[in-house]
Amino acid sequence: MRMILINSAEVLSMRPSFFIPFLFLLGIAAAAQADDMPAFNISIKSHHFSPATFEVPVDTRFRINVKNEDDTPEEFESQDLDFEKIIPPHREGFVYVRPLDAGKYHFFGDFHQDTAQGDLFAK
Ligand SMILES: [Cu+2]
Repeated sequence: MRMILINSAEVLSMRPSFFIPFLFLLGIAAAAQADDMPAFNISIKSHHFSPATFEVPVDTRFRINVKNEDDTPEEFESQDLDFEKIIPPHREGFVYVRPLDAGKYHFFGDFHQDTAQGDLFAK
């Protein structure tokens, strides 16, 4: 019992010096992964997406960057992909999308649904 207590104390005393560099390396790994992530750029102009359709790879997490060139806010939304993101006028926003199965996934601008419609195709 006594030995176990001493060993526990030793482990506890080692913890900061061991874990801080470890967390630092994890941070670098996460940043590297984010940089390698495919990104797709689309814009909103006159309440239309451009491009309104695009292809993405299957089974790959990716990012969509959206530039709103209109004078009004838009909400970039997809029920298929579970995101919604308000993008103020003349600003950019982004969403991350989970790895997808092959198929067609719809997105839209919630504030201008008459015109702001699009699809992405995972292939
Ligand atoms: Cu919405």
